Amino acid sequence: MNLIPPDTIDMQDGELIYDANFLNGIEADNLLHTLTDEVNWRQDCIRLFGKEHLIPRLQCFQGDPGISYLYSNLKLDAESWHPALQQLKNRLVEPCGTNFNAVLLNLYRNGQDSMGWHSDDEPELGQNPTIASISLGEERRFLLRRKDEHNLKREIVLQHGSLLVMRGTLQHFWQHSVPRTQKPRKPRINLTFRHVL
Ligand SMILES: O=C(O)CCC(=O)C(=O)O
Ligand SMILES: [Mn+2]
Repeated sequence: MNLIPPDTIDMQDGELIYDANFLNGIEADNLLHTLTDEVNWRQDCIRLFGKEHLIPRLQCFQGDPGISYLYSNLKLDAESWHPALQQLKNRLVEPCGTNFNAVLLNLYRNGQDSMGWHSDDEPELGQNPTIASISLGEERRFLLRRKDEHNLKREIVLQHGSLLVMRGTLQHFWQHSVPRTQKPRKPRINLTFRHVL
C-alpha cells in the first residue's frame, strides 16, 4: 500500500488513519534508542486454555497513577510515564482529538516476535476507543481482517516514526495482528496510547 501521509484508509466500519512521517527521522531514532535502554521490559506469561505461555515479545505498561488494564487475563498495573512518552502523549492530543492516560509498549526483538489476532475491545477502553499507535525501528506488517469475513483484509507496513490511529467502531468489526516472519528482522517498538476508564 502506498499512502501519502496522513491518509484515511477505507474500512467500511470504523476509521483508520495513517501518517507515515509523524515523527522526523532524528526524533524517531532518539526515541527508539532511549526506550530500548530505559524501559523496564518484561516478558509476561498469559494463561490460555489452562496453560501458561510466555508472550512472544517484551512489554511494559505505563500511565497515570492507579491505572490498571486487564489484558489476556493479565492484570497490568501502570508504571509511571517515561518523560519522553509523556511528551509524546501531549503531541497526540491535537491529531487524535483525545487525551490518553496510558500506553502499552511492545518490543518485538526479531521476526519471531509477534502479536496474534485480536481487537482492542477490553471493557475498560469504553465503547468506541481511539487508539494511537506509534512504530519505531524495523518495519513490520500490520494486518487487519474483518471479524465476520476473515478473507477481507487490509495491510499496512508500519514505518519508523509513523502514527496509526484506530477509532470509531473499528474494534467491533475488525481484528488486527503483527505476524511473525522467517525473514531476519531487527527490533521494533510499538507504542499504543489508550484512554483507560
Ligand atoms: O505492534 C503493533 O503494531 C500492534 C500492537 C497492538 O495491537 C496492541 O498493543 O494491542
Ligand atoms: Mn491491539
